[in-house]
Amino acid sequence: MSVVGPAPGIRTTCAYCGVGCGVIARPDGRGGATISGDSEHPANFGRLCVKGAALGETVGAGERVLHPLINGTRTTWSRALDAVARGFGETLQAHGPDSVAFYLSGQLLTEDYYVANKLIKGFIGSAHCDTNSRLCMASTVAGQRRAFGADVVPACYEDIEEADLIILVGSNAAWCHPVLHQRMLAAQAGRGVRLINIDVRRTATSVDADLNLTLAPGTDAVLFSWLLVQICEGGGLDREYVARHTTGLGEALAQAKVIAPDLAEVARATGLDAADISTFVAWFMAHPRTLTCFSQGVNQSAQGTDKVNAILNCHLASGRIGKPGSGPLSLTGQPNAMGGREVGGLSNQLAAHMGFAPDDIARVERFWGSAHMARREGRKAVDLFDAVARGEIKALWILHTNPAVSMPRADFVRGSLGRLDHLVVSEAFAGVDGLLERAHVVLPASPWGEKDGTVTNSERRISRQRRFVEPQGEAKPDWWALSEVARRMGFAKAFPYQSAHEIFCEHAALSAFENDGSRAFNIGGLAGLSRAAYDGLAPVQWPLPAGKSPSGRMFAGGGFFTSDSRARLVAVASPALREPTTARFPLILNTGRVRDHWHTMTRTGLSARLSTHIREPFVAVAPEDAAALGLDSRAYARLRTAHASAVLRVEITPQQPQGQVFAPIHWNDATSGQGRVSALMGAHVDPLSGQPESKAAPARLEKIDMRSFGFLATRRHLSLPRWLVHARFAIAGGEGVVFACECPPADLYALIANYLPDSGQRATLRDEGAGRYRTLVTSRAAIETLLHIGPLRDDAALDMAIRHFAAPEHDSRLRRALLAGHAAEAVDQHGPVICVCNNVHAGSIRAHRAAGARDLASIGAACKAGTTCGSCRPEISVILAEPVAATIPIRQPEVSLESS
Ligand SMILES: Nc1nc2c(c(=O)[nH]1)N[C@H]1C(S)=C(S)[C@@H](COP(=O)(O)OP(=O)(O)OC[C@H]3O[C@@H](n4cnc5c(=O)[nH]c(N)nc54)[C@H](O)[C@@H]3O)O[C@H]1N2
Ligand SMILES: Nc1nc2c(c(=O)[nH]1)N[C@H]1C(S)=C(S)[C@@H](COP(=O)(O)OP(=O)(O)OC[C@H]3O[C@@H](n4cnc5c(=O)[nH]c(N)nc54)[C@H](O)[C@@H]3O)O[C@H]1N2
Ligand code: SF4
Ligand SMILES: [Mo]
Repeated sequence: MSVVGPAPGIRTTCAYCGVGCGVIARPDGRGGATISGDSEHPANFGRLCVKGAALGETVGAGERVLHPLINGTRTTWSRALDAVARGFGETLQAHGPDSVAFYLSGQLLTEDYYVANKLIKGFIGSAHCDTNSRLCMASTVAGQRRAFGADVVPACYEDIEEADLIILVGSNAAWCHPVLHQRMLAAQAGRGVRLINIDVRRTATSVDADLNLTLAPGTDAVLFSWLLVQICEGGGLDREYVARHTTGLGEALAQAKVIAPDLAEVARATGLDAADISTFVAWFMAHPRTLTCFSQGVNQSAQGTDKVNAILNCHLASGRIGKPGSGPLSLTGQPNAMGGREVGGLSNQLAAHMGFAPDDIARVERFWGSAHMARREGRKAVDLFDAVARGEIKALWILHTNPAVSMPRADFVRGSLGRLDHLVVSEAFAGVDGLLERAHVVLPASPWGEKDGTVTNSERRISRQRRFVEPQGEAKPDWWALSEVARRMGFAKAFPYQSAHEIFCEHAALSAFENDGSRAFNIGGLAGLSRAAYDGLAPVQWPLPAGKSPSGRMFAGGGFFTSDSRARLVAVASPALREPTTARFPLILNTGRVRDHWHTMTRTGLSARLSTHIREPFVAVAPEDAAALGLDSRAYARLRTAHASAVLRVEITPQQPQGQVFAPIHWNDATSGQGRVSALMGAHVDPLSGQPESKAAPARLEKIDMRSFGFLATRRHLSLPRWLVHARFAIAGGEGVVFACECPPADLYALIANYLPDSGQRATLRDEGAGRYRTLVTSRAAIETLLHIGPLRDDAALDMAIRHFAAPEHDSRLRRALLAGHAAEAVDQHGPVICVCNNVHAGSIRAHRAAGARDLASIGAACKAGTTCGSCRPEISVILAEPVAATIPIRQPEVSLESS
């Protein structure tokens, strides 16, 4: 292992996805930092995606939890820690260990995670310690343990450059693992590697795929069962590998034939063209160097574990594993999803990849010197919060995740938190939705940039996250708070930690403790790191037993972690378990991510740059479904499931198959009104992994006739009522809010006007006849707040307001233009780019329509819009069908200036 020498700036690892890119942070001395890619990090070689590149905009920003709170009142750390320890101690005493739980996160650093897990499983004596990884990677963990005997990802990133065929399954890598996706595109451009994309809709990842398979939701196991049959019967079997290193092929194949008896049946079940299925099989057979990358379309499924094993079966049977360019590669979501699995953060794991077998329990107990060891598996996330709701779990500590937003049935989970006698929340940001106000004790956590430790990425590579700015307020690392509570609960001897370094060494030592090679996770080679070596640690892959060099690929020569060292091919169940649609809920709701936001947006929501791509929550609807419901591209709709409803802007897109809708998960009550999408999902879990189905819930859409629309650009944070459909986003110099209402514009104006600042100079424009209301509040020469309300959405006026808002001074011409909402910019820059091929904005199409172009052909002749790829043609048609009032120039405003 090498040690990183002195470098300009501080080397650390990106706070976001499981690609685990290396970044270099250069502190600016004012609490912030500039960020660049680390050209020496083997995950990204200097590249960053837009989220990583914008990290600097979020360091030191945002409203933080700065002090400990007890029942909402500021207190000292010492009182808060006493209260936490007392709460857990008393609950334990009165109701036993089964009444106590922790809920952790794949974004905790390994050191934080290790201490949390040790405290609850080794000393409190409860295994009710689960993590948001249950919602994320649990099916892959279960699938890999079933097949390999251990939770091991066999491939590594270099395989992207070695592969001839890359299959993406249930992964929108172009948006969710962008740097890896760029590596794939480079391999495609450079060496002609073929890309297959398997999803239930078209995404940004579909654009560059050589073959897109848009299958029916949940049917991946049918497709991979068919592939297994073809491998076995079409000459693709690696007989030697199967004979020497696997068992179970007979049963797995027999079951695959039941699920996928013939091509016609596979085509029927998956909804794919038979020819496309045959191409998929032919390409797999032709390319021994096949890499299969999979993510949440596989994991977050009521049949997730079987989907994983259906994929692993094909790689095992064809011997495509652990060799250059070939293997299954699970793309992990969170920056430390893997580290959490390594310390045993899941309730059915113990520590260092050990489970609850008696030998494992005894070994960990010996190593920890445990006072009260948990002896059986604990509750998995959905079950855990059900037990909270029933009052069985009475004391809960939540760290670095927000189950009030991200759990399925989030309304139920949020409500159930109120039943707890003792709720402790460790959180970095104030104002997170639904959590802090329910906590008895809030502990201020140091976020990315303020803390130190390690994370493990998708390819088993451990990298350091390093501190490069001072903590704000009284924020502390999570491991410190956990250790202090452990000491107060009487376990001082086992929790003597003064630094993340000491914890890491103990974790490394446990991985090697009595490990004769039967446990995959062994980083004994790092157990003796000095503080300086830990601080300088260069990214390194596990396994790394003492005295050995790190392993990249695994299992090319077998050596699985089962009793007979052989991998298991698994007979997977027929994938007919999902909650079906009904007459009441005829659509399938799929949920996921957008390119520039991260989960509940507590960090990406702080960046104006990251808020320009997609500003507000939406539901993507197929044109056929939209037509049937009478929805146009300016419509809003209520999206309803059996669990909750949300009101979302409708995005009509041919990328969405008929009968399915897609909505992003990011918005919640802190960033929107009526936009909390994860509350809509049911809690159907995979029977093996306990991972909930987040990709398919029966739903329906109801059109809403919005009569008024508007926006605010403001320097202050204005909290609008939650019933009002709105979304807020960062803009340079302040905050933007868009809203829509079923009431007439006059009523909406009367409501919003109440929220305007009452100081400053106010200019108001009213045009009662046209239903237009604008108010501009200025303070000295700068705009404080700009409000527009009218009968139509006016994105052009909003775009203009955003472009000019941050200016330190606004002269009277610009103020008038902002109030009028037009004329400052050339009209062809108004609105979103509709035709990306020819860079034509909506404003330009409207102008050509006003000048007489009335159909697609004449718009195309006038400005080329819609003439190249054609995918924008539906949007052009919608603009052509807008009510004519939309393009009537606004009359010269009657401006009345009032000061107050
Ligand atoms: N920009 C951004 N990047 C992120 C994150 C983020 O919040 N924002 N979060 C990170 C985290 S924690 C995670 S877990 C990852 C998630 O990364 P991904 O899994 O790539 O992202 P998702 O959008 O959740 O879902 C992926 C795709 O699965 C498809 N899908 C749904 N059902 C099925 C099905 O039955 N079969 C198949 N084959 N596909 C299906 C969806 O249509 C979707 O396009 O992203 C990580 N990266
Ligand atoms: N419907 C639906 N639901 C889903 C998904 C889906 O695709 N569809 N995806 C699921 C998946 S894969 C995931 S990973 C989850 C993600 O869901 P969550 O984990 O709930 O989302 P985050 O926004 O990442 O939450 C992290 C929290 O930690 C806080 N925080 C930041 N830094 C620190 C720190 O250093 N210490 C502490 N203690 N707190 C900190 C943040 O402010 C934030 O409140 O959502 C899951 N839920
Ligand atoms: S790809 Fe992931 S790890 Fe890399 S910069 Fe982007 S968000 Fe960060
Ligand atoms: Mo995730």
